[in-house]
Amino acid sequence: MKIVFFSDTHLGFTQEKRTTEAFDQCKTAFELAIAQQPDLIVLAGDLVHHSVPSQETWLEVAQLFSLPQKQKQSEIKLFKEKNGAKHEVHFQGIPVVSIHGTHEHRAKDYANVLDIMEYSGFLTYLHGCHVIAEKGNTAVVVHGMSGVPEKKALDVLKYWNPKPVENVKNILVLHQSIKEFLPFDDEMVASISVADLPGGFDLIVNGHLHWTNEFSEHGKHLLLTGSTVITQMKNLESKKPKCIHVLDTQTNQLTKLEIPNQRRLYYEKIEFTGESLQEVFDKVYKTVSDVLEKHKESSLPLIKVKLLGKLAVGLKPGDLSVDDLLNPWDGKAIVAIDKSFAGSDLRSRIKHLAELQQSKQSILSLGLDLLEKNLDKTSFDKSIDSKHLFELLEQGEEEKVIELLSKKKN
Ligand SMILES: [Mn+2]
Repeated sequence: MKIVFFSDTHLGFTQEKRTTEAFDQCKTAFELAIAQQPDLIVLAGDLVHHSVPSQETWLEVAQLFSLPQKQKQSEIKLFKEKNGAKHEVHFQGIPVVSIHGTHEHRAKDYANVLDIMEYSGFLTYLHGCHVIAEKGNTAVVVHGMSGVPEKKALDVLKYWNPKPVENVKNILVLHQSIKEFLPFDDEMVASISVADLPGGFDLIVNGHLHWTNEFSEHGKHLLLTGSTVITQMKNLESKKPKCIHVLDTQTNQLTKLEIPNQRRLYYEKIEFTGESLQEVFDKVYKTVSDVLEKHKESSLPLIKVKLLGKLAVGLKPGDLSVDDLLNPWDGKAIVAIDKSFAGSDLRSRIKHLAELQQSKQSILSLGLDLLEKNLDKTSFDKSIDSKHLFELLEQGEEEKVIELLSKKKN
């Protein structure tokens, strides 16, 4: 059986002039996947960027997920098994199986993107359950745990406790941070390490982390699918091209295929030791010029410039105009400046603001974090579903909030 994996297509993600990039990259990924004539396509979450997508994003979803449906009918039979109940999945063309990611995660009373996509026939949705793909006398079981908040991830995984099915190939699909794969200075948190991952699976596929990687340790074979589009501009994303992965379950051969014509990311760090504003401007200008010099592809490069160290005495990072640094590159490159100067009390606030700007998702999770911190200080403590409460507040359902809180109080 041939199975294609990719993830984190982030449909609906835009940044300045990059308005169609998520769609284009996802389309290319699907075309590349389809060209392999796979029996099954497995996605590891974050299909969309916003948990409640716009109509325009829904149109993109429909356009892209109808592509595998238009292909020659896959010869597999597909069964979904959840809570002991098993039913055959009817699909058109090449079936798609997916978990939800961080970006589709919603409180349990709310419909998420994957619920809708499953009912629309675009995919089979896994969360704490598995599908069985049968072809002739072989079978592959794909077990999936959708993305859950990191601090609960290990508990949820242990509670679900997936067990490989005997005498067939078993694949486990997750969407979490994994300690060993995080760079030491990364602000992302993780509660799961490789040792915590259950044994006995032929392959463990993980989305969420946007750079691709593959490794084997303690008899566990791990694949990080990586994203199909650059959203976070992390250093590792500049080193690892965006890919899809093809597994031949007969030979266990895993092949990486680069998505053609992808946008290049360059990640540059500049260390300062007390420079003036003009000197900072000149150094950034030279750095970006040098990158443009070596950039040969036709699409505009993404250049992230991280400014470290310290400015001249008396200068604050706020005195440095990001607009002045970016203006020369309009139409030549998409430049992002990260001011990470040390020794300034502004540092954390600027970093904070930059993160806030990055996405609506970050603001939502920040809000949720604040709410959880405040709840911790009250007598409600853990008895309240904070995500549910947050979604009610977000939608202005004050009556329901009061109802929920007074119910818990009694
Ligand atoms: Mn993602």
